[in-house]
Amino acid sequence: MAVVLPGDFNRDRVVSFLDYAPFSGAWQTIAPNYSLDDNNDVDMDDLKIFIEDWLWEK
Ligand SMILES: [Ca+2]
Ligand SMILES: [Ca+2]
Repeated sequence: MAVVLPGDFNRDRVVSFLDYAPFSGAWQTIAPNYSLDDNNDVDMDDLKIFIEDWLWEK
């Protein structure tokens, strides 16, 4: 079963600093690729979702 982690931007199946780097680069901008709550901006709401999956492997 393929499980896609919302915060796993580079698709290596773990949410780590490799994913945080581009995420933080998009911080407080309009970046649909990094908005995890589907409202296109990157802010605290998205960070919360990101942290939930931090270092969680599937
Ligand atoms: Ca990753
Ligand atoms: Ca958002």
